Amino acid sequence: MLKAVLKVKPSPKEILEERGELAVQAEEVLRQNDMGGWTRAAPGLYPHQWSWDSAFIAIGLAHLDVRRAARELRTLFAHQWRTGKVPHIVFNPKTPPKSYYPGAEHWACAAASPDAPPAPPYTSCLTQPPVHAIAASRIWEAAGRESEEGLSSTRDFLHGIYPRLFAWHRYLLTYRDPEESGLVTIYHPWGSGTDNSPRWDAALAAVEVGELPPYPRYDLQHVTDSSQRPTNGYYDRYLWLVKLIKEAGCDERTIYRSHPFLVKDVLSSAILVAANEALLKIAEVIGAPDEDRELIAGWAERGRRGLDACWDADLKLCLDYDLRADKPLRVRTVAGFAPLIAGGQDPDRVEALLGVLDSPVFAEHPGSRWSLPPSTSPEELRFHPRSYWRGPTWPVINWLLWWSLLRAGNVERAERLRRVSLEPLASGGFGEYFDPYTGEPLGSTSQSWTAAVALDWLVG
Ligand code: 9WN
Repeated sequence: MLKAVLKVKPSPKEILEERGELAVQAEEVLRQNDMGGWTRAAPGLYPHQWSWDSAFIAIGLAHLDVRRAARELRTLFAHQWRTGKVPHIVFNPKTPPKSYYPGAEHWACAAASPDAPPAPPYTSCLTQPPVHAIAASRIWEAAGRESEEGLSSTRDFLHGIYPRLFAWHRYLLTYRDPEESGLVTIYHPWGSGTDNSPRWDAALAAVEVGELPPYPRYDLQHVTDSSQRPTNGYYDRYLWLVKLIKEAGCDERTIYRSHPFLVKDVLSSAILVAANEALLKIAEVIGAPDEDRELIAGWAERGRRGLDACWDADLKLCLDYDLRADKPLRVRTVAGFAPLIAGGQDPDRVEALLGVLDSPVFAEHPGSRWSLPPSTSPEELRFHPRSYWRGPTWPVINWLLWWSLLRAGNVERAERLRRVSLEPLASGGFGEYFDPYTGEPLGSTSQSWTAAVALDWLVG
């Protein structure tokens, strides 16, 4: 089939040369997107600092310069809210007008909430998955391969960032989990990082959208065809939810009472479990008090129990939960592999998950160019191979799965995933996402986090 035709084996020398070249190109993308103390997510489409992008970027930067990697996270956390929230976007005040919508003026969080940073650079009011403690611990690991000086500056960094990471996780486990379920509640699909995934379709369909003023779609200028981005119908809903969040003064309790979109997100929750494990390691390095460590270990345990409750034994995947409709959101997407990402699962659960991952439902779909998981299973009616989170394969998600397999001790499967994950990048560059059938790079070009995970795969 197509796969066999495309798989002409390069020689070991060719592979080495190609890898070296790819690593140089990845470094170049990160250099071009470097804005000083932070990195824009992409040159055109995303000219600001995004929360989970920065965490992945720091993982890549750690191989180039541990101090710069640490600075990426420090800059982001300088904009943490009083509640501990790490905002999903920190807006660059120097970006030309008409670059990204909705921007800082539209969000106007500082005016809406006393908890927001009061001065520019302003932020959005949402969050994204908490990859940051994982990134901080990867920086520490990279520093271990460095000089004594690099190690000691990274130890200082960990001392500084630890209380901020702790406050961030505590925010997610309190404000975003008043039920103490161990699962993170999101108020907006943007909060999941997987914006137009069919994960959210049923919950969004129940949102009644009122009058909205006309708004621009600057994002469409940066893609080769509009099918790669969410439709106007989705954008109406996104902007309507933003309006409601602002009207609630970005106040979590008010949002919890009145907001029409309230969902337990299993991917964010699983990342939080893994991030709590990483935070425990950091706590050890800096000698944090025992009470902290007990609390963090308890958070990780609670998260695992929460994910357990979302397990669907028929689909053999984890499902998000719609708090408003009081029911699971039954769609097969990569988020379903959440227990693998959380780690610490019993072998039967891991085997069941790998069975689904390595089946035609995901990575072994007969039409796929590579054995990589599409963001949504091609067997879902709402699958679309070119549309953002509705089908394309995303390098950062593949990184999360690869890293999870390594942690689970499945080195051979992890290595296979690492090698295949590099193929779309070697053939199509540092695209944001890739058509699983044709391998075409889609969305933004020169996407920072794609370059960062490539560096980690190649150099790490
Ligand atoms: C909205 C920056 C971000 C990623 C998200 C991805 C996309 C933004 C958008 O780009 O979201 O936050 O405008 O589409 O979905 O995961 O962090 O790369």
